[in-house]
Amino acid sequence: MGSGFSHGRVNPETGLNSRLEDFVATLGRCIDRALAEPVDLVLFGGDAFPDATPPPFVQQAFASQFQRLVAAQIPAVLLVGNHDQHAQGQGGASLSIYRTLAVPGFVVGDRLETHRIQTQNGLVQVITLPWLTRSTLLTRPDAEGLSLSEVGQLLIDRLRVALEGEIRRLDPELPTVLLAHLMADNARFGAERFLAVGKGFTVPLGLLSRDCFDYVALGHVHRHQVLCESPPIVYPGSIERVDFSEEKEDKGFVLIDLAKGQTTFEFCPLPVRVFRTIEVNLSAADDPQATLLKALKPEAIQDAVVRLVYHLRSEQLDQIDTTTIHQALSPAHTYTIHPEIISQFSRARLPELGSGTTITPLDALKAYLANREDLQELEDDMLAVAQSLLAEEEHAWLRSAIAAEEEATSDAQAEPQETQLRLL
Ligand SMILES: [Mn+2]
Repeated sequence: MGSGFSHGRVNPETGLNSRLEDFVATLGRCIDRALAEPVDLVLFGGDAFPDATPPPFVQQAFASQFQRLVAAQIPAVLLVGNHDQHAQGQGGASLSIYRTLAVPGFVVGDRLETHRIQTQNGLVQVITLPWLTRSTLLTRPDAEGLSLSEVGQLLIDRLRVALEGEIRRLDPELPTVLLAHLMADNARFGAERFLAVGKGFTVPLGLLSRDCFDYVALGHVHRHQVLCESPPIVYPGSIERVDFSEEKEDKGFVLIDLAKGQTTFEFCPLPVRVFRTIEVNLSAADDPQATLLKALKPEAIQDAVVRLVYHLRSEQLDQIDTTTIHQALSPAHTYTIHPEIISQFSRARLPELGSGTTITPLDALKAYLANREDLQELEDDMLAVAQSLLAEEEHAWLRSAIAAEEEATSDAQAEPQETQLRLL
């Protein structure tokens, strides 16, 4: 909540960005369903806001929906995601205010911990596993001299031990949920891949698919997906589209019927705002203006967030009347227009690079080299150098990230002293 404002417009009646209003309305639909059932418990998988310091009107919009659960005496677990965390010390997450205010029935998951929660239909155990950074589990000396993959392995080992500690303390008679904000190793994802690079680590599914869990509720990845059927390991995905990378994803929430060893669940789609990319190649068109207008079908545009991309030759530019294009796009909720000039000298994009976002830099280089016969002799050398550059870069990043996080922590501790000095 509070992201994607560039795809909205200011509602003159409320002064609020229309995308915030969309998100509030959609969250409201989730809460409506929770109240209508009524459910026994609400699980929120993290990343409430884009950062740990959302503006008050955004916090208020979020709180006003969750407050309806408090009024209905439905307990809720709010897990802390990477976007909710504050760099400075513990407890500063944007969601921690609910614990500080002791909101009845609300649990904030900002550490690995087991919560025993009383619901209308009995007790349930929820293990909260918030987003973990490397410095949560490792100190700088721990990581010294280790390769990136060794550090990754060490992190996973430490997480496994910590999780095992929680599992041993579980009551085997009670239904149990693991609520975790993480990147699972077999998840399909879009934009999160880039958000996550270097900032955390990937968790093997084997760590989560344990018999003691009756349901594993995951946050972080915006695309809904079921990673495992037994036990169910599920990303419900985000409830709204944050950007165009989520244009084709269904959005919704998951309704769970939790029972010891026989949990069922159902994805419930939400009617969220349509994002639509309209891409037209006009380079061969006799009348590019008419061809472009024909592509702008009113029923596809109405109330949608539209991105119009058209390709044309430079000599066709003055055949396009932009005023008419703006008029044709006016039924859209918002729109952007991206004319792209086709150069007759440009090479076609390699098909193996695709339009997806999941290719690694190394695979991209391989595909490029495979299409450049003139570089064949250099191929092995180039790949070797690229590999070592990439490894070095990640290693340097890790060192500086751990140093920066340690510095941030020590800064926070040093602050009172500095204030005193200034007072003196
Ligand atoms: Mn996240």
